[in-house]
Amino acid sequence: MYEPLTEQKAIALAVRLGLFGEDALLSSEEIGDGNLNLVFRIVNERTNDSIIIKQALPYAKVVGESWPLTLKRATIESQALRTFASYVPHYVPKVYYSDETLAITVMEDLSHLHIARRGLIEGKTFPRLSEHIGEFVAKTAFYTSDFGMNQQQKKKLVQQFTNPELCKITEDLVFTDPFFDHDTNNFETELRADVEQLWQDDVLQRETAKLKRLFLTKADVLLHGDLHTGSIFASDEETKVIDPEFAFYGPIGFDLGQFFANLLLNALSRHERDREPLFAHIENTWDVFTRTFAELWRESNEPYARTSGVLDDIIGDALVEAIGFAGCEVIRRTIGLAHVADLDELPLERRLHAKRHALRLGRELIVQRNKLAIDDVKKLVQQTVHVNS
Ligand code: SR1
Ligand code: MG
Repeated sequence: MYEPLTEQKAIALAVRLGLFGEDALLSSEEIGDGNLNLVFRIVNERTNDSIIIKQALPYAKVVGESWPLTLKRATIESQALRTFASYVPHYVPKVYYSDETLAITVMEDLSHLHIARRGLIEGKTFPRLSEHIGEFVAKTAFYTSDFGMNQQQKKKLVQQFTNPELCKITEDLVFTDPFFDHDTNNFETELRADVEQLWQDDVLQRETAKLKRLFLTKADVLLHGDLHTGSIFASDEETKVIDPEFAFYGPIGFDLGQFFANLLLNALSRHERDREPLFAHIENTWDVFTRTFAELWRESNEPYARTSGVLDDIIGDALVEAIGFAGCEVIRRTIGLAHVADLDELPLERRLHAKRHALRLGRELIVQRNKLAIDDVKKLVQQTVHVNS
């Protein structure tokens, strides 16, 4: 029987699973600060050994019990972590145990690292973040694609990772609601004129519809599905990707786009002189992604992998997608449901300035995505500082 854990019940579960020695003195704390789940940190006070027990709630915590949500996402998450671990074990937490009925995943405690979003807000730069995320995305994308795995086996994985309820959240919150006057939207009253302009922008809506269609239909690779900076633990040396409950087979550029968008939102929260590390991360992620993917391409058994230009086409599509998806995510984190602390923690005047900038930037990323190189993203940030520029 499913029941939400309490701190005491989380300890009882850890004992029952025998994850600590018999003389362990266990403490438990609920530390979840995300939108959807309970997260318990269990520590053996005698040795300082620790684990994380993550449990899905049957509703979206960010909204409340009025928004029911499938518990199956816990199974998707543990299966995605295990699948990613088979390609990039150094970039994901170890999974010790999972239980479909209780909707729990028991995993490695990464508390020695920082949530990348919080670290970036505090001015940390995480020098290896882009190298690691570029490699993470390239390897998980290649090895789960029709170019890197048996194509019949891939079809089974597409079925296994069919994740309709969580995808619907993204379809609504990222690709639809922010572009219409929808009651999930949430923005400062001072932004109303800017937002209404967006809702009347036919060019923007037509391009966003194309991106939404890609998200709905293009089963390229197994995606993390929610690769924002709150889904990444980091230090100067290490990077770990967590929380793949939104995992599904989707367009190759989606995870990159989410990551780029959240780096851009952090850049917009900073003074202009402090933005360079974020732009460098975006360009380096792309560079590492393309180089790693191209190296792996030589392993492909797909006959067309040897055809001139096919790899270039895939990489080219990935960039156009990533830039467009980044634009959608920038807009939704600004005026939709589930904002980012990078912008929301700014004092009002700076916040309004940054959010207006984000709306202009998001629009241009979407509308101009077909003609931008990766280093144009930084230029676009500069060009959209002021209205009519
Ligand atoms: C109702 S869930 C809101 C958001 O939180 C997750 O992290 C996803 O980004 C989702 O869109
Ligand atoms: Mg999450």
